[in-house]
Amino acid sequence: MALRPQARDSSKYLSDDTIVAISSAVGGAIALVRLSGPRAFEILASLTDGRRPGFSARAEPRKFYRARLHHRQDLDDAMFVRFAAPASFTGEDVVELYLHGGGYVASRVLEATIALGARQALPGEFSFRAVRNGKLTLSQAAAVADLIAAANDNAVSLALEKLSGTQNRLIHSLAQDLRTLAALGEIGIDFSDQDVDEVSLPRLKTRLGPLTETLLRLKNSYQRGIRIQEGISVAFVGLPNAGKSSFFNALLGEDRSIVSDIPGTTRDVVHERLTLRDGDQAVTLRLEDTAGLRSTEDQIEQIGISRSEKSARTADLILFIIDPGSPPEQILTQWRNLRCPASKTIAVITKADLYDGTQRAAVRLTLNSLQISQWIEVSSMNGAGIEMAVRSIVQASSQLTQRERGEVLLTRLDQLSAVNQALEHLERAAKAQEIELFAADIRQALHGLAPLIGETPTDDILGQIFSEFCIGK
Ligand SMILES: Nc1nc2c(ncn2[C@@H]2O[C@H](COP(=O)(O)OP(=O)(O)OP(=O)(O)O)[C@@H](O)[C@H]2O)c(=O)[nH]1
Ligand SMILES: [Mg+2]
Repeated sequence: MALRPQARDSSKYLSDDTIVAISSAVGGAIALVRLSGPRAFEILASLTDGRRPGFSARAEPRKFYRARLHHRQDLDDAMFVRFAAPASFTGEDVVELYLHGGGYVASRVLEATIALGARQALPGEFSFRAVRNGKLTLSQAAAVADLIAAANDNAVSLALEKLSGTQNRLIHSLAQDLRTLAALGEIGIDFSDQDVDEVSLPRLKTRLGPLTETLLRLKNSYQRGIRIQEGISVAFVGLPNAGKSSFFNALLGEDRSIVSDIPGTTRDVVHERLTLRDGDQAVTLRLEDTAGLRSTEDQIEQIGISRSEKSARTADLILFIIDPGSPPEQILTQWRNLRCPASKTIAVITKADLYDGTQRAAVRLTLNSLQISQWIEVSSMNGAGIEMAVRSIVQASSQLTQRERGEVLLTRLDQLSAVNQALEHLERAAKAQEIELFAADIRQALHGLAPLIGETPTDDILGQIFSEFCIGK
């Protein structure tokens, strides 16, 4: 029997068990164990009360108390906070135990809570419960995940805005407008034999414009959202031996990609994530070092080269790496084969330590004919120009992630497909010849938008979102 990957069973999230997890990162000074559910206080009492019956129950919610934790043996001298339902993150009774750091103590306490009736939480299960109990909307929960994964200030502010509900307000007003339009459509159907202009098909169609515009803006925001959240993709391309891998390593500050004087050393795309800073600007990049471009009979190298071409085509930013000693006609040919816009390209003239001014000036002439206007000179060998290169890359990348304050950006594929579905139905509504069809399309647009509105999240979407969380959130 073939083995199939196990689908996440969303029904597991639907229990009323008391859940527990170590919610802090490994290795910190303090470890946090968090419990949520109907038996949380009872488990706390078993751990803390010992010879002082009722001690933890008398503890005021949201205040720190010190207690010796005991279960069969002493576990820790710790602090705890109680949160009584519904005034907690999950909306249930919650207990947080702040332990002396070190994974050992935390896992002993975790084991004790499990022995006392709690269950190890699934990834994201605390947030799931917050959503289920109306403490967080689905998109706010997704924002919590984004916040945890954020690697630069822009990503943090985007996640915080989602958490604060700016995005929800826009989506809800969009949904409200669609509902109104659907309702007007229904009225239009009832009055279709009475010629009421207010709810005639042409009048209703005039309301589609602004809705379509908002949806299109959301659709177009996805690419920038992904760039901010996941990072800007940057492809390192050029002839073999140009110094791509050396420059890649120089930016990373480590020997990640293999460097050698044999042309064709890099065979496959090498991926690495990096956050670069220039002053108070920071950008997260997804770097791709690629195989050198040339015509070759070697089949494996050919596969590598077509991956380089794909990487260049899909990249947000191309670093075209040039060794001033390479024949200009080869540089020209390979660049033209790539068929990539010069506007998203920075030329990186490498090996500045090897070549004199005349040779480097000759390369700039070549660049002119390629219409690449941005270039930098570096030596990966002695580090000259690397700082300048960082600055240029940060600047070019910042332009790709600009957003207005409060502007809502989509950052999830399920959000994008919801918007696309809604748009499709609105386009059909705009072409509808009969008011019945128009009303049906509007209802379908609303239905398509449902995952984004978050009122009726399907199991699929819940599973997808919460499985990306870490355990303990
Ligand atoms: N002097 C000097 N040599 C360099 C510099 N950058 C790279 N090299 C040398 O150039 C050769 C090729 O460097 P790589 O970084 O492997 O070049 P590549 O473009 O990745 O080559 P492929 O993977 O084969 O396409 C190696 O011998 C490097 O040491 C530099 O800035 N100065
Ligand atoms: Mg290489």
